[in-house]
Amino acid sequence: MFFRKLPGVSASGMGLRLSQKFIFLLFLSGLVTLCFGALFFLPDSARIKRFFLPRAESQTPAVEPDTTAKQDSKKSDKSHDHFKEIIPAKAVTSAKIKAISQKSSPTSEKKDAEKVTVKKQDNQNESKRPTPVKPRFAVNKPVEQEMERRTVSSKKGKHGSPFDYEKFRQCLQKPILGVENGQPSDPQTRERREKVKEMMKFSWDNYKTYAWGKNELQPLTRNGHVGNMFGGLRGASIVDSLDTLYIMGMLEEFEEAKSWVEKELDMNSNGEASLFEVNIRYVGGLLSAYYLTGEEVFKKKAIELGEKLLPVFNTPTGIPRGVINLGSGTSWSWGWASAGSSILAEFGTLHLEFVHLTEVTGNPTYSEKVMNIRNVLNKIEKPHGLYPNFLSPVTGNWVQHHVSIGGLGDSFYEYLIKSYLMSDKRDEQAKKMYYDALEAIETNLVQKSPGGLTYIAEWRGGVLDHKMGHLACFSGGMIGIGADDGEPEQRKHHMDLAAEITHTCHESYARTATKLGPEAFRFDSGVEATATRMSDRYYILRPEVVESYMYMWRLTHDPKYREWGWEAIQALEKYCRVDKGFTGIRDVYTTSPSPDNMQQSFFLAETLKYLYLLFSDDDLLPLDDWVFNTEAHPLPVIRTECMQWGEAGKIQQQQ
Ligand code: DMJ
Repeated sequence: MFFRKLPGVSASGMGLRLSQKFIFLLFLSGLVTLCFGALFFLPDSARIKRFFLPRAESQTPAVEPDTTAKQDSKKSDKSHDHFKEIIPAKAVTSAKIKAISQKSSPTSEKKDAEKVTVKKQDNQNESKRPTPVKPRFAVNKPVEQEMERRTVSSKKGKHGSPFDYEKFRQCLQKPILGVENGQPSDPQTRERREKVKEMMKFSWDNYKTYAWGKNELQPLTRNGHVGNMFGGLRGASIVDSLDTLYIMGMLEEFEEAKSWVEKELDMNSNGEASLFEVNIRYVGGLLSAYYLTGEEVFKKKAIELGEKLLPVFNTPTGIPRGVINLGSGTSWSWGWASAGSSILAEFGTLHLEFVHLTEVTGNPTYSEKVMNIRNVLNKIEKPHGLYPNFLSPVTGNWVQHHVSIGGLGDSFYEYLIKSYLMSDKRDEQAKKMYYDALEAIETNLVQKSPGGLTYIAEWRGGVLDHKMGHLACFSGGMIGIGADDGEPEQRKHHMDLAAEITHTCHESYARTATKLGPEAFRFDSGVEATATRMSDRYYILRPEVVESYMYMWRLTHDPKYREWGWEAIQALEKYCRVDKGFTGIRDVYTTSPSPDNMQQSFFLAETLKYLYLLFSDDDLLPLDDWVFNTEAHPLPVIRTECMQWGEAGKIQQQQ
């Protein structure tokens, strides 16, 4: 039919001239090529496609066990600089990135959005994506199967998000929950672990009954507490508990928590929040729940909150102030902080979460903000190599010379070494700053008491204050996890220091009547590891001491750390457990302490999680894959081959 329409050409083609035959053949071959090409645009499910084409390579490979994964990954090429490497960006329109940034903050954020260098969406990007990495583990136990089922069913982005959760999971070296959910084979350890789980259930059930949706449970008055730390955000205990419930296999409770986050966690609050607390508990808690489960709702909420926090960086130096109004984005310094200064442990404890916000959004702004903080701190002159606790966000100068590895300083140091570990050991700037700081701390602050206890004193303009806070007791674990990557000849020394500090912190517990440690203990006036002031004698369910036990157990497998953890559990049961939950106590030096009526959310997020991990096998949340934020929320190591965006890698470090 078609041929008849061509003038001078018969239907059979028998009477065609040579040139006409050539044109005809050319046309025919063009048509065949077109038809074949069209096959590629058919969906994968189309039968005709499967008939003509082999299976697509991007399909998920079968799950298979690989016990050599750890060694293999260690051999991977680390010679290239993480921070200069360019990873192909996943397809996204720059307009979308702009929209995210513009919505989140005033003028300067718009400028940031314009700086975004994410490549335009095109087919080339597809072909440049790194080849999918095979999953390196098998999942074969009932609880894990159930968790895995939930995870897999929700891992495709429901909100059109570009983050490839499946790819992320395939890049983990080990199963998240171990082969048997970290269940120890030794009956006594298993029993102790069960005890911790029971404590979690008890805390959770009472929170649910008496304080659901509030921030904390007040177990004596049997009601909830909201307070003003989170700027009107609610449910701090719920968000802080998500990952603990998940790793303990408390799936029903986890579902309740998830459904509350989905339906009730309202980010449209207009109150004044602590940037630090909102970041470590809410952003950290939500991100961690997302990475563990793949449930999109957690990522969505984390991003929503992350956007609300962005205006806080609009200061002359980019160093944020401590308080932010979550509605207006206005921020200011704490009234008690000298001369409008910002606090080292607050602005220095954003890095892990903000790098992950970039990872899940593809928006480099988050990483840029925290890299800027890092660069400011790297450049500034430091007295004796030490970092004072107060810095002006306007001038970028130190405001006074108080140095502490406890409150006001603590998690800044923690985030340096953890940034290095979370970057798959590529963040050289963080590494250098951490080991330099540790050296300065050792030279200027580390002391040995007459009784042989090692402690880290505080420093006030060159004068030592022989006091160590409970908060500073996290440093045993921190120095322990950093020991492997310092100078090889320092390794043993760092492990010894970590063990000595953990021992001192244990002594601060052992020397009390309750066997729980005080808020601060001193090494003067004839005492050692003991509180001398009434105002330092309280214990508010803090985690730092058991946190160090957990790390030191994983690093050494010395049974004393489990014994010390068990002592703490017994003391918690005896002095902090009341009818309707757990409470802090006002004086650890008396056997009849009065309760403070507060079940802190970090008790569920940290204290109970670290204790549970202490009595679990090391393969539950393996440290090769996970780094805990300062609220004990696990965030994954970002491996170059698995980076979704590589945006963090494009940010220049100023040495
Ligand atoms: C937690 O919120 C975090 O561990 C933070 O780093 C310090 N304070 C509490 C627990 O003591």
